[in-house]
Amino acid sequence: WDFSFIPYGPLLTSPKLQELQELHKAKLGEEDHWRAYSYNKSIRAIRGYPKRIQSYSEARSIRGVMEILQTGDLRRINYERTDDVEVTRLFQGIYGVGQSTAFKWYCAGCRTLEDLRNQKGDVRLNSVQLIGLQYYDDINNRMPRSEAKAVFDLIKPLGKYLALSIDSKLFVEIMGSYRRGKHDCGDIDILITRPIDDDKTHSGILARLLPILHKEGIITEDLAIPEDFRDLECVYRGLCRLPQEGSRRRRIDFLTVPWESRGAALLYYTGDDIFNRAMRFKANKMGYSLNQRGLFSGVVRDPQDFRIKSNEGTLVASETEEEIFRILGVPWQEPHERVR
Ligand code: DCP
Ligand code: MG
Ligand code: MN
Repeated sequence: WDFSFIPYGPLLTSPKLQELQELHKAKLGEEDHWRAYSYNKSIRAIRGYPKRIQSYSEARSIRGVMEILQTGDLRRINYERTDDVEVTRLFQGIYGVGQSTAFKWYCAGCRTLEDLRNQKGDVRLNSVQLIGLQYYDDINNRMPRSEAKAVFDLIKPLGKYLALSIDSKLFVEIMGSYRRGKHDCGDIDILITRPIDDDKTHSGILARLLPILHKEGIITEDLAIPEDFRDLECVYRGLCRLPQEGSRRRRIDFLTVPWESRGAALLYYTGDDIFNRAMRFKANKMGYSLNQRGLFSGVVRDPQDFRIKSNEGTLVASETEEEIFRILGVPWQEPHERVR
């Protein structure tokens, strides 16, 4: 038995496990959803197992693990790439397409992006998916760090300029892989916030900034716009480009957060996602709950479903990253160190 594919504890994800889950979601149709359900449960159990599985008896003690090992699916993942997994993976590269849509299109007879363009099998893409299809290569290509900087250098002064006519206290920072110092970025993540004083806030800032960015040809397509631009916490997703000949479309995200959440938001949006999971795990171990809004104590969770909170808890820290690290007893790590 080879247990080496199983990750160390709950802090890491295993690409193999994810592939296994993908395979089962794809393979098992409606008629066999109970089996799919039990597989998902097993995979969660493995993910939640606190140490590396080393023996047969240890593996057997985790519900459902033996079934996965015995069905040979693990072998299939290691040696064989089946058509449906390949195709659904291709389709999921389209922005706005998840596993179930991808599989639906596969079942409709589509195998290539060209098939989707030709609406083979009468498949219908929504407006976001059409953009995702149109810029498939651009979106799936990471940009050099310098390009993320160039875009941000165009946007930041605009934000500031806009803000200056209101006030000069706007905080505009680039987050995600860029802040971690990576050489290439999958997208550009921009955080905006502002201290609340003089009765002023950053409320509505995106409603003013985005039209300017559209007009300048920097933002080219909207993918997801905030429910209410007046909210202090907003998420915007779109495509952007350097306004010059031959530049590619790039993914861009804007996030606005209330000023008092800026530390927790910085922490969350800097990532990476695996580091975040480790921090949340540490917080949970200590009886706290950590999210992009802050570190909370006394959060009561539904015993049936851990994801559901029956009580929001009390805010413990949220204004600085340092404070959250300190309370969790995690030695300070610079953004570039926060990687798997
Ligand atoms: N994030 C997270 N969990 C997720 C998605 C995101 O914790 N499921 C956090 C951590 C990420 C940050 O949000 O670092 C930004 O998300 P991105 O998807 O933009 O990821 P990165 O910027 O880290 O990488 P990339 O270069 O691929 O954009
Ligand atoms: Mg990013
Ligand atoms: Mn992003």
